[in-house]
Amino acid sequence: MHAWPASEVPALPGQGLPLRIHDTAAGGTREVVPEGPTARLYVCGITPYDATHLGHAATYNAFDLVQRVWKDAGHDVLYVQNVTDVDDPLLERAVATGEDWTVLAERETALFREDMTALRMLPPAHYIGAVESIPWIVPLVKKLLASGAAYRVDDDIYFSVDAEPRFGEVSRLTREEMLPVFAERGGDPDRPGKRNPLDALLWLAARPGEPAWDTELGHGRPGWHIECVAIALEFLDMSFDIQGGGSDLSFPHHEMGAAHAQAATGAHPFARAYVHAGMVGLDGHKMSKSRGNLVFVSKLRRDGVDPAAIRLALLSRHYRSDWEWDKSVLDESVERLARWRAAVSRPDGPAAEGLLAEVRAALADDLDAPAALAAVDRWAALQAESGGTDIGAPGLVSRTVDALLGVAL
Ligand code: 5CA
Ligand code: ZN
Repeated sequence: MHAWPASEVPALPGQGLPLRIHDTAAGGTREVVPEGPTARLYVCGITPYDATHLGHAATYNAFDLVQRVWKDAGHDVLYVQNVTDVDDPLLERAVATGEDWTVLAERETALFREDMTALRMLPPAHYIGAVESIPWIVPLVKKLLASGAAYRVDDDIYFSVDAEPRFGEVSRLTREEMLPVFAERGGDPDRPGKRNPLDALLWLAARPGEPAWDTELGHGRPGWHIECVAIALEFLDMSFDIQGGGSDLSFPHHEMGAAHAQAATGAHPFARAYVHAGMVGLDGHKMSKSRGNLVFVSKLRRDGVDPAAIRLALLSRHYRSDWEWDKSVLDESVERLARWRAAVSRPDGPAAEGLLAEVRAALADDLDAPAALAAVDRWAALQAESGGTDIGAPGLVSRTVDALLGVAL
């Protein structure tokens, strides 16, 4: 699939700092410095059965910042993202609305691209659908079957979690903690014939009325976790730097993905760090398509909200915290955007090298975007109160905000 157009990242003087970021598998914050010149990032993409809501956008904003920090520190970034364009929720929605599932997936993916473009999110180099990845999934599952790490229940194929001794190291959950989460997030612990209730589907034999592909595994479609493994291995290989997503993906999705990949390749780790963004809620509940309590990026854009203000709203909360969206978050951001734009519209102002250093330090410290915004607020307040004589300072502030925060002033 094609991704979306890249917005320009302005060059900044000097160089950024190495990124420290919270790694779920390490249970703490640590330096994640790419081993070579190229940083490798995999971020789990959308399941395109509805429009992009602010929770999705907040998660993609976090990983956009990761890329901006790495680029500023002198790395190239190889970024891969998937689209889960065949899966249960998508097929269920298509049945419910009487729409062709491919038409639904294409329309919502197109809308996602527009939202990402409007928010100035850097595009992945490889934007890959689950359907496209079937040719890479088949040999992986064959390998797991051959080694005994996978087995059939009727014509479906399951991954045996007991085949991977490191299972549990990503989410750091005990087996007892895993079970209820597994059932809640798409797992089928009670399916008769499974060796372990936590075993996950690698391949589903064709169900009546559902799409299926003829492969060496039989007539069917892939499971969810193996999709991201196949795509990541195809474009990034083992031990890429970061796998990212929302905190709802740490278990089972990222745990299972790591186990599948490590069992299939015999290498470790799948990702060097697993980074998870907090959940954005509305009216006391996590925003989710199934609950329907959604604020869509496209709806805000249609209502005439400046995408830069939406982006500032996402930046105003720390990526790791769970937070509630409400209208005041947006109102504050519209007001902040206006203040910043006024402050950079003059030819001179207070010196800005210190500001650049502060923004760099804030982002390198576990993506502390709220601290970065506070630093720009202070500069804008100084400009409004007393101004300054530094020619070009407002230009440097604009470039800093654009390059490191993705906001064009
Ligand atoms: N296609 C899979 C990943 S392979 C998937 O989880 N799709 S999704 O459309 O449900 O979610 C896309 C991304 O948005 C995931 O990283 C997910 O963790 C994140 N996400 C979903 N809901 C929220 C929310 N309320 N707040 C923050 N992030 C969210
Ligand atoms: Zn994924």
